[in-house]
Amino acid sequence: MSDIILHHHDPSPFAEKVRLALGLKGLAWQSVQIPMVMPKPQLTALTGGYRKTPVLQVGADVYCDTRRIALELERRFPGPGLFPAGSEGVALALGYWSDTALFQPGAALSMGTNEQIPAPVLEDRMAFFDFLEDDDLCAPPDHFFSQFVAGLAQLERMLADGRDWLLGDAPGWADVACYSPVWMCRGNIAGGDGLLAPFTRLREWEARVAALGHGERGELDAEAALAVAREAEPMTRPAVGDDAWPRLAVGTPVQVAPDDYGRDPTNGTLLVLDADEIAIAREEGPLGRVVIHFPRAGYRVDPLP
Ligand SMILES: N[C@@H](CCC(=O)N[C@@H](CS)C(=O)NCC(=O)O)C(=O)O
Repeated sequence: MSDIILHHHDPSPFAEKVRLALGLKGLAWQSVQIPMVMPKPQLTALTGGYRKTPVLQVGADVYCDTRRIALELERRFPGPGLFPAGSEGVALALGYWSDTALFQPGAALSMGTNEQIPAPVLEDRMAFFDFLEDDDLCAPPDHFFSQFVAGLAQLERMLADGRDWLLGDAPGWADVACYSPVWMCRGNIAGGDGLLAPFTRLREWEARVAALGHGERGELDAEAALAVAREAEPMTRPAVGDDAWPRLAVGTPVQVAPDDYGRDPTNGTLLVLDADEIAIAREEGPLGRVVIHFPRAGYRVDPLP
């Protein structure tokens, strides 16, 4: 059985990035389906509170957020690389653009125009997505259409010289990250196919990204994933840089939370803090010692009183 466990739900566009990254690398992995709304007792037992989708688990190490997951997959399985031709910095920056400029209006449209979304999911996401106002879904969705289509036009322009992939000759993180809201558009926005129709190069690129596939997927029960964490030891060594902000020592009790939306905190003791990562250890509960990893960008770490 593969050591890589992805906690996700199939409709998640953020999870689609990671499924495609696993496909690009040709990896085998285990899929654990998590609920689309709270409560998510088995996921939060593992993460200590973080609830977003997806989360990657390897043994007793737990990786939150697609940015952290991408960097960890690259560290563990360097070839084929997610950042060809030195594209890591630009790819991560482009990923941030996609998560905000493209995903946010796309999420508003998917909730405002798609009547198939179950009421409990709609209610949960309205409370969760801080970038949406309650009124947004009552107003005509024209503004969000304008922003989403502006983002699609930008992608078309990135492909204007006839290149196959956004950052050069090989597929990478930039492609799967920017593809994610396009995938959401196809399945979830009413009239989504029509929005994409004028963008010829984008549609050809979309087919190439989809063809990366999802690697070799197996299915795993959430309780079995928790047993994996219980039986494993985390593989993370302490490493806090002298110049990391805030100035905290290994072992300090801290709280970590996203600084954008879905700010559910996770408490633990500090283990790693540098420009790329925050990792904390948790010892409580039936799982024993677990280390939870977050990206540095976009996350707050504060000492607990
Ligand atoms: N910055 C996070 C964002 C993840 C995110 O917002 N995921 C959405 C799903 S696509 C989510 O968590 N929705 C609420 C849920 O699944 O409970 C990442 O890159 O992983």
